Amino acid sequence: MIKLHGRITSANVQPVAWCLEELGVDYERLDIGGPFGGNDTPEYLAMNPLGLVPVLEQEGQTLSEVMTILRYLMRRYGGHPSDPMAAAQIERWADMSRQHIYVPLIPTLFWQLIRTTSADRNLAAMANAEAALKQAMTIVQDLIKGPFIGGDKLNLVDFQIGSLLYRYYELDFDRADLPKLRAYYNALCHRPAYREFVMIDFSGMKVPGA
Ligand SMILES: N[C@@H](CCC(=O)N[C@@H](CS)C(=O)NCC(=O)O)C(=O)O
Repeated sequence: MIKLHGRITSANVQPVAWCLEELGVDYERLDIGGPFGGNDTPEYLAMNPLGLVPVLEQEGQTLSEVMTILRYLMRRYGGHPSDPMAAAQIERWADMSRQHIYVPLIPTLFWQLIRTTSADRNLAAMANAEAALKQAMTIVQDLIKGPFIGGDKLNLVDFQIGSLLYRYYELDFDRADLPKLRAYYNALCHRPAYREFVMIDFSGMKVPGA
């Protein structure tokens, strides 16, 4: 059985857990990282020398890096296209989201708003992140071709970008007005697996004074 190592409060573990649930793949998740620790042991570092979550373990092999894990799961269980160009057309946007959505949203806005006191915030970095997200999310809205970004079926891009939308909409910052993106997110919020594995309240992660 697959073992997914990583606390569910991690923005990098959530897309993997959501993907496994939607694909109906049997797995067990272990709370590793953050307050649980366990990611600095020799055994864990042998699986991921960076000591980060998530790690996926299956059949004696281990994988790290959320995009690598999602690609693997979608190829093996999710009907990811075997045609290289068709696959690349999907992967292109999932890869884009790591630099142009994840970076401004999680290590910038999430950390500034939740893990930094209001007195210590880097307002210039936050303004740059807001501008970057306005541009990237406008592009994402144009990608939405049906109930999901990929059309009728969840694909790699949905798991990567869709999972970030909870924090995107729940954090308090200036967003572009994108009704189609909002409707897509509202529909995700009705999916039981999205509710359970992505919509994890992060208010408890706030530092005093944030
Ligand atoms: N590039 C890595 C980033 C993973 C990452 O930054 N994980 C964070 C949590 S979101 C982590 O492990 N932090 C240490 C911890 O949780 O203890 C990936 O794509 O999986």
